[in-house]
Amino acid sequence: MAIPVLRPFTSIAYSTSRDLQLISSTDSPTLCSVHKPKRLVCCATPSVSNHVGSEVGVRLSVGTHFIPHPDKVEKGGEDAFFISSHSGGVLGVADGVSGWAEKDVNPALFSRELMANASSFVEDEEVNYDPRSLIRKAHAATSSIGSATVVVAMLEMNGILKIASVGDCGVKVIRKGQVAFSTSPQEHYFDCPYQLSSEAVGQTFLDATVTTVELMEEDTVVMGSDGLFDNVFDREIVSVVSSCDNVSDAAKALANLAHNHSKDSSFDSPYSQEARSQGFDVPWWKKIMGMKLTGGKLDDITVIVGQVTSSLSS
Ligand SMILES: [Mn+2]
Repeated sequence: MAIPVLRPFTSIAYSTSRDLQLISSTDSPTLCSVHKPKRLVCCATPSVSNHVGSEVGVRLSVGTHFIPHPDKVEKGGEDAFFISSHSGGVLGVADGVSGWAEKDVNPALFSRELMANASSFVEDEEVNYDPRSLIRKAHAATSSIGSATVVVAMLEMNGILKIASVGDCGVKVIRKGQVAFSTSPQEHYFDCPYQLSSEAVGQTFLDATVTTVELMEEDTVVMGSDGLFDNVFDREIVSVVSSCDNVSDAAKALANLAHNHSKDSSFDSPYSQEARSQGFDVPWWKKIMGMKLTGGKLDDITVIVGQVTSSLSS
């Protein structure tokens, strides 16, 4: 993006994936229904167990994959993300605004610190499962210079997924082979998204879009930076997710697809379509030759895929 900065504060190396099984290995996941997906809230029966880690409810099984911008491989890119097993699972992605590099500021610092802070406040009483509060506290605690777009999603064990987003990182929920929910990107103008900033000119948690989605068993949550959504269409995301056996493979396949599209100058990407819709295009003399603005968008690409599962105490 053209303005402000971010990337993985975790030790997850780029081009590698890590599968975090948020369900404790001591859990014995049991589907409430073996026949068909159902509303997860149905799983929140009031049964009680004394066994540690045998809480009733829904969880996310999570896979992640990150591929840095080709020019930012050495420094590890400027996106950042975290995953937490708190409650049903917490996911977050931040994208450092690259424009800060022109001011000799490393755009990755703000995004990484923001995600590190968010991760540390996940269980904070004041946050209380509210992703907007999590963004507020993480932003307030971040002292690095820079700015970043950010999205945070918190899943309660009753199946309620709360999402807060500032800018153009995003979340999609895939249900029964279709995109059932998408966040909407916020931008001031093309390529200049809303962003949390170290400077007063930026946005705050008050500008975040906040959404609640009631997840169902077998739903898949796909979170990513704009490097994913600018290069991969919804139909492709659905196709990739449905063709993969597990969340780790799905995250890797989505990131690789986005990466391949980002390098393809002839691919009519979501990004190039959006650019044309905003009035950007090739020079007139190319237009007469029947050419149009195409191509993917080179960028850091962060993908987090979460599969909803339910577990019953046993
Ligand atoms: Mn980006």
